[in-house]
Amino acid sequence: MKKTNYLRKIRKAVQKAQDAKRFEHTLGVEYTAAALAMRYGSDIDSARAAGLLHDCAKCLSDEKRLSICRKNHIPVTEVERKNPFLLHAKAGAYLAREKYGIKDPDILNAIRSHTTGRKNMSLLEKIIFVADYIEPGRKHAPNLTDIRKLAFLDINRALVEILKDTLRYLEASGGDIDPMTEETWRCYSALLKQPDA
Ligand code: DGI
Ligand code: FE
Ligand code: FE
Repeated sequence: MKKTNYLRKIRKAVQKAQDAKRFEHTLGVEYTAAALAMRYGSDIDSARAAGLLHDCAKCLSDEKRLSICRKNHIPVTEVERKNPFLLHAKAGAYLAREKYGIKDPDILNAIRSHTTGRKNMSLLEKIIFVADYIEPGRKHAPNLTDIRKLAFLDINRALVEILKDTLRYLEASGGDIDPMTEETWRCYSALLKQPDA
C-alpha cells in the first residue's frame, strides 16, 4: 500500500476510536511530530504514524486497559495499577501492532514511552514525547512558549524542561510519580551536564 494511503487509513481508524477533542490533539501531535522530524532529519512518515497512534488507547476504560495488559502478559507496575490511565501508552503500543498493523519497533517504542519517557530514547521517541507536550492545542502547561521554541533548537533540553515541569506538577498535585518518569529526567539532565552535550 502506498505510504500516504496507509497514513490516511490509520487516521480514519483512530478518529473512530477517539472523541472529537482527543482526535484534534492527535492531529496536532501528527503534524508537530512531522515538523520536528524535518528539523532533526528523522523519517517523516514514521513520525506521523507514531503521532497518530500515540493515544490510540486513551479513550478506552481503565478496565479495558488493564484487561489488555492482563490478557497479553504486559507487565503492570504498582504505580500503573493505581493510575491505570498511564497504561494507555503500553496498551496503545499493543493495539498499534495488533489492530493497526504497525511493525516498526521504533514506532511501537515511541507509543510505549510517550507518557513517562525512558532512558536512552531514540530520536523518534523524543520527537513524539515532545510533540505530545507542545502541539498547538495544548494550552495549560507552564513555560509552553519557551519550550516550543527550545524543541526546535535542542530537543534534549526541551525534554529535560518538560520532565522538570511534569515532576513539579505531580509533586504539587500529589500525583504518584512513576519511577520511569524520574529515571528519564535523571538520564537527560545528566546528559546535559556533560561538557560536550
Ligand atoms: O495522553 P496525553 O494527555 O496527551 O499526554 P500524556 O500521555 O503525556 O499524559 C499526560 C499526563 O501524564 C499528565 O497529566 C502528566 C501525567 N504523567 C506523566 N508522568 C507521570 C504522570 N502521571 C503520574 N501519575 N505519574 C507520572 O510519573
Ligand atoms: Fe498520552
Ligand atoms: Fe497525547
